[in-house]
Amino acid sequence: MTHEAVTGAAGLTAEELTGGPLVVSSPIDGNELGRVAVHAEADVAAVVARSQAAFRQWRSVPAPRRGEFVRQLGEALRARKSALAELVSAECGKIRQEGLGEVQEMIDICDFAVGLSRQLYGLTLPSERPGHAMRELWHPMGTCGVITAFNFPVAVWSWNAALAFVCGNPVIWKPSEKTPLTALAVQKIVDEVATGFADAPEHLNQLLIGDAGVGAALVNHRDVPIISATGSTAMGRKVGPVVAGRFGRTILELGGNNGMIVAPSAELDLALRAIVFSAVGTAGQRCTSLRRIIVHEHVYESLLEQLKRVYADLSVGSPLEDGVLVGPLIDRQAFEAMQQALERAREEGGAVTGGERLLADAYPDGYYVRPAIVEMPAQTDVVMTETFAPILYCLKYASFDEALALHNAVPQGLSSCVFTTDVREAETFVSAVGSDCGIANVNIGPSGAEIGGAFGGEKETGGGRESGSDAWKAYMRRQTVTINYSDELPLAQGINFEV
Ligand code: UN1
Repeated sequence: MTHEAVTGAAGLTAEELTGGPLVVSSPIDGNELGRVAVHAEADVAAVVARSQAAFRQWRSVPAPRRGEFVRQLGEALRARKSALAELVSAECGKIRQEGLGEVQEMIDICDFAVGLSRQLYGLTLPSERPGHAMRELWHPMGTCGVITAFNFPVAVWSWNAALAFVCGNPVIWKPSEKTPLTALAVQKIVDEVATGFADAPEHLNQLLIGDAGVGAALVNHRDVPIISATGSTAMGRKVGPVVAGRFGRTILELGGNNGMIVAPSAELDLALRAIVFSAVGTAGQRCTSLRRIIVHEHVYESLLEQLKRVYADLSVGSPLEDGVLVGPLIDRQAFEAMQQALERAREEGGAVTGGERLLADAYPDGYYVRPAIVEMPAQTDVVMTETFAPILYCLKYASFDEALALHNAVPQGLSSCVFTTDVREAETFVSAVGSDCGIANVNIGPSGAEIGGAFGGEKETGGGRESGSDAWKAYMRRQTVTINYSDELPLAQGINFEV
C-alpha cells in the first residue's frame, strides 16, 4: 500500500495533507506523508474558550448518555480499525500487529468507559450528628489538556479522552509534532460521531497541532484544570511545576527504565520470549519497554547465549512487511541518541552486541538498527538513563535481595517484572518491600499492559495513573456534601456555640 493510499483510507483529505508548514515524514523510508497546518500560541486562548463552552453543555448531559457517545466512538473505531492501524504504522513505524494492537487499546478503553459511565460512584458516609446525612459526589472537572508522544500516537489520547468524556469533560489534544496525521484522522472520527449525536456539543475534542510553545500555552492556561502529559521526564519537569503553580492537576506519564529479574527457577523459554517482545517490540520505543535484565549468575550465561542467538536472527525491516518484528526508529535523532548511549556504555565498561544501523542502502532516510544487548559490569549512569531505543542492559546477581536493590536503584518507576517459579520470590516482588514501580508483573514482561488496570508509575515516571481501575477519579472533582434534615443545628466535634 502506498503512503497516499494509507492516508486516504484513514479519511484524510488532500487539503489536510497539503495545508501547512509542518512536514510529516514516514520513519519507514523518510518519504513525505503530508504538510499539516499548525496552531500558533495566540490561537490557544480561543481553543480553550470554545472548550469551556463545550464544557458548560456537556457537564449537564447525564453520564450514561455521555457513555453512549463513547460507545458510538468505540463502534466507529472498530469500523476503522485496520485503516487507522495502517496509518499508525506509516506515521510512527510500528509493525502491523502493534498498530492493530494500539487501535484495539482504543476500542477496549471505550468499552471500559461505557460501563464506567454508569458507575461513577460516590460514597455515603455516616454523619456524627443526628438528623444529618453525608455523601460524596463526583462532578465533571472541566477541560482536560492531553499531551501525547509519537510512540502511542492515538491510544494514549483515547485512555484520557474516553474517561474525560464520560466524566463530563471536553478535551484539547496536543499530539506529538511527529505524528499529527493519526491525530487528524482520530479527530475526524470523533467529529463524525459527535455530529450524529444530538447531546454532544461542538468542540468536545479539539486538536492543537504545533510546537512546544503551543504546548506551553495550553499548560499555562488557567481554564484548563487538568493536564495529562505523556513523554520524557525532562518534559514533565517543565509541565509539572507550571501546572502546580496555578494549582491545576497533572496526570504525568514520564520516563520508564523497566527491569526484569530472572531467577534461577524461572522458566527460561518464557523469560526469553518475554524479554524479546518487550525489549525489541516497537523498536524499544515504549515507555514500558524492557531496558534492564537482572539475571541470576547460575542462569546468566545460558540465557545470554540464547538471547544473542535470537537477536542475531531478528527480522528488522519495513513494519508493513509480513514477518518483520522490528521496524525503524522514529528519526535520525533517535538513532544518534542510541549510538551515543552505546558509546557511553562502552566507556562505562559494557560489552555491546548489535546496535548497528541496518538497511541504510534500501532506506537512506529510514533508521533501522539491530537491537543491542549490552553486558554491564555494574549499574552505571547510562543504565540509569532512559534511552528511547532497543538497548537491553544485562546485569548479574547472586542473591534476591541484591537483585531487588539493583532493580529499585534507578530514578524511574514505571513497570517491572520477575520471572520465577519460587512463590516466595514472586510474592516478595509484589509486596511492600518489592518492586517500587506502578506496574509489577510475575512471569510477564513489563510492556503490553491491559487497559483495565491503572497505568502509570512512581518517582521520575511522574505518579500519574490513567486508563482502568479508579483512574477516572483524576478527571473529576470530589464534593463532600452534608445535609441537615433535622430542626436543630448541632455542630461537629460537639462544639457548643450558643448565640
Ligand atoms: C507508552 O509506551 O506510552 O503497556 C504506553 C504497554 C502499552 C502502553 C504503552 N499498553 O506497553
